[in-house]
Amino acid sequence: MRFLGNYCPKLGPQGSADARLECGSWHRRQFLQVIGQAAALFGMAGGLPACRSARGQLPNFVIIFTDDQGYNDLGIYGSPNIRTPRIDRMAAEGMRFTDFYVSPICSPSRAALLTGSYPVRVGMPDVHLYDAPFGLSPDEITIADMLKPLGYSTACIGKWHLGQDDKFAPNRQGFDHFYGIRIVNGTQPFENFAVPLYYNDRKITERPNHFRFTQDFTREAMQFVERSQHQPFLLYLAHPMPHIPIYPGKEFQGVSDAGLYGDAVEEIDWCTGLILDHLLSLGLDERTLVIYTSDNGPWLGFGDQSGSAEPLRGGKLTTWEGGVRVPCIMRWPNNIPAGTICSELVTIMDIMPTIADLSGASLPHHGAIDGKSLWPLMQASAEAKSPHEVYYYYAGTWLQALRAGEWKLHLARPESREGIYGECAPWLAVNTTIMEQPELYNLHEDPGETRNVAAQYPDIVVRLSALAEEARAELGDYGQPGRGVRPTGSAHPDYSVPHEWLGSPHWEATSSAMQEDMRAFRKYRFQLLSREDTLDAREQLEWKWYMDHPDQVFE
Ligand SMILES: [Ca+2]
Repeated sequence: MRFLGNYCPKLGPQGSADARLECGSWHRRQFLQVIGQAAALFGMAGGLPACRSARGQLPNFVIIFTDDQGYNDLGIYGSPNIRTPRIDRMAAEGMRFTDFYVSPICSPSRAALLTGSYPVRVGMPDVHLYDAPFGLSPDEITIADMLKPLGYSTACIGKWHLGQDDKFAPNRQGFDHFYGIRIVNGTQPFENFAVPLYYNDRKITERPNHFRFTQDFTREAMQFVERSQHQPFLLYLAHPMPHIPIYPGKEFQGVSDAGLYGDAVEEIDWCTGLILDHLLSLGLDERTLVIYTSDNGPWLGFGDQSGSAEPLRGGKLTTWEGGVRVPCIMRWPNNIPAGTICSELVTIMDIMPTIADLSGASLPHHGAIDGKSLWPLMQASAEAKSPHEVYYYYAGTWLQALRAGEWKLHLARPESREGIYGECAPWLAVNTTIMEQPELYNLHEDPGETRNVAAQYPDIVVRLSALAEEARAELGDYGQPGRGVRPTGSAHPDYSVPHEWLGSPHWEATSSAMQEDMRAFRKYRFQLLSREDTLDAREQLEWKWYMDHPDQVFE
């Protein structure tokens, strides 16, 4: 079902003019997008280009993306000790999703959001570890790439985490503007504060003040909205918080009953309110779809720096529901009915097709994507159902589970597959629950995955197992590339990234031939840096660390 109420079947003049103005600087794939859009305009391909309102204005899109925020870490989702009045109000004025799925770790969820695909399909199934020599391929079409031909102004603010090299930077993935960090806000070999902060491609400081992140990124986001108010815009605000190490702003330190983690979430809540108020004050409220969600479940085991996925089982790094089911709220006054709840199975991959549906943009033509438009569900129609017959839970390249309707099947993960546990990414090896036999759960009756009912429903186990084979063929499984998988972006001009590296980048545990390749990558990186006395402070730290750890290539 497609909503046509306020749509007009042609692009606004501003969008066309901007596309022409910028065409000279685009590279090939963007040019192809324009051609695709033109084809759509003349009814040759794609859906109806859509613009909102009688004035022919395209909708704006704001995506607020938090890091490691759990299913139960908002008041509206049941948190007993984190106060989030502004986000709760956002839900009361819009729609709350109860079964919204992401990946169990950071980078893959970001890839899925921006490309509308399973992360393994676009070569980004695993987390982008510090200094990993790969990123989201610049050949992939992101939401920002997709919207540019329509004249959208696009910004990525906050945490990128899809490749730290220049060739993978947000400005090369369709974003006009970037202010933020390219890597994770900690857990690399250096001090937590040594995370370079960029303004577009310019590194503006080696050691940003992490306590300022949430409010600074919010301020930048508001300024972007103000600058862009006279044209359609996409704002992707990816907060680095509440990922550890957690640094709430000084105004929020100690305010929450849920410790540091709660402080960080309450600060994000306040900042989300600022953005919503800003949209209202600029008259953009009814022209802007705002989406709030998180990239994965809570990272458990860090005391007052951990959130909660109650009543779901497990947390980040696992394919239990707590790792991959997160809060998601969408608000768009007069378009999404207020105070509604959607309990259909939906995913982060669906955001890109939804935005395409609402803007009239052409989805990428270069390969399959997996997401589906959620617009029918967003209208709260009783007939609208999940667009997914089945959803696959990947951890890295490893297909661990699948869900169809109310049934979730965990595939067998026997201890005898020792080779896998020895070679896969450390986070995956440590956090994967061993299962000698498949386990079946009914998520409607047992959302906490406490009662394995595989023995009672063998026919369902057989049916879902057959669906798993379809995913293995198309998307692959551990050590087994699927036919529909596209290449990872490589930092090296001459080396591609072998599929075996993905989901298993435990670099030192791989074959000698692969180690040779990795040495080539490493050598290349330091050829770029060339001389120690030309390195800046961070690069000197990096250089010294590598010299002190000759056996560690990338970790
Ligand atoms: Ca995360």
